[in-house]
Amino acid sequence: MARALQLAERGRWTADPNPRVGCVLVRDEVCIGEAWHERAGEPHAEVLALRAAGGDAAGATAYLTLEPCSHYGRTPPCADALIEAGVARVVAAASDPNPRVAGQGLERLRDAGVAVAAGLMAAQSEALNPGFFRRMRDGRPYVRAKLAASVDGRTAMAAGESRWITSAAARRDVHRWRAASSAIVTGVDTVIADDPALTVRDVDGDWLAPRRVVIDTDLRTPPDAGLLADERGVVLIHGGTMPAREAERVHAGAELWQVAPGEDGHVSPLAALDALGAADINEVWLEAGSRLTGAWLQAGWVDELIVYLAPHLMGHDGQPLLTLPGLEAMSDRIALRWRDVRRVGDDLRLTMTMRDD
Ligand code: AOF
Ligand code: ZN
Repeated sequence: MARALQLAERGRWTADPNPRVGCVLVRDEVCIGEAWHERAGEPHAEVLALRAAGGDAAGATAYLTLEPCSHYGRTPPCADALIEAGVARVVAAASDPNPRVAGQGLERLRDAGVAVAAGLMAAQSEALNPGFFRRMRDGRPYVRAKLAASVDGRTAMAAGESRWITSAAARRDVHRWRAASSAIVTGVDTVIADDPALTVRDVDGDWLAPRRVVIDTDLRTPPDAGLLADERGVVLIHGGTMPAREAERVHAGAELWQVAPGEDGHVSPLAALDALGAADINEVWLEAGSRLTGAWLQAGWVDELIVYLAPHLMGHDGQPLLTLPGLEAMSDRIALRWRDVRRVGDDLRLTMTMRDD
């Protein structure tokens, strides 16, 4: 199963919106075929592994990082393919949270007389697919928020100058995260201040371009913003304050998604994430300013926080890492859990998840 997980990992950049899945076929303690799911629309890991085994898998054991599918999606059911090939035993890590599968893949195998075991290294399989599992269960994506600051927690000088706080190596690392994400999300204030491209640059190999998304309640994205000008497409999630005809004229070329504004008049993280989930977005890379990121964090919609810290001191006039309302009691603190700490070039990268215990 560890090998199957390694194979699944190879789909990190291309499997979206499908899960990253690996399959190893073993007979008489020898691997007779192995594969991973590379791209939605193309065959699943099981079918490719069966092909690698030359179609002959009679009596074999299949190690799968995800329960085999039982439905006709873009491809026919893998459970049937395993049965037809004569696989004797299936060991699956996680069960497929897709409601169209949800246990039926394993059930179909059992009904056909295949021995089935489930749960081996399930946590690892799920950790490889946080967005897919989240979207299938809750209809919303998994959110990573990225911040970069000096070691005294400043993200820009008082006058706004912020290029560049972190090293080229850290910025390259960010582009790898972008490439592995389904969507890059920012706020309209960042678009106005920085005119960002929100593209992936200098990442080798195959990856799928993430959707570019701006949270823009009142459609303030400037008509001459770079995001609107190029052909890569951009989604503006707005609250419907601008008449539709005018919005389409001003923001020609953008996809306009209207959602109901929250109580404070802004597009709420919940509404934005529901809309993104409905568009099959698994993993969101939130790369926004201190206010939007702070609001999403405080409302509990950030799953993972990634902070790059540069070895500089920028002074107390600099802009803060996050804009969070002053918290009054220790019990109001937003509790985080360290997940990873490493050095990237000249900077530190700190990875945290929210603590809900
Ligand atoms: C598997 N093996 O390697 C993967 C599975 O549209 P389709 O046909 O590609 O089906 C997509 C669904 O299949 C996806 O939502 C998930 O439930 C399952 N993914 N299943 O047996 C695989 N990638
Ligand atoms: Zn399948």
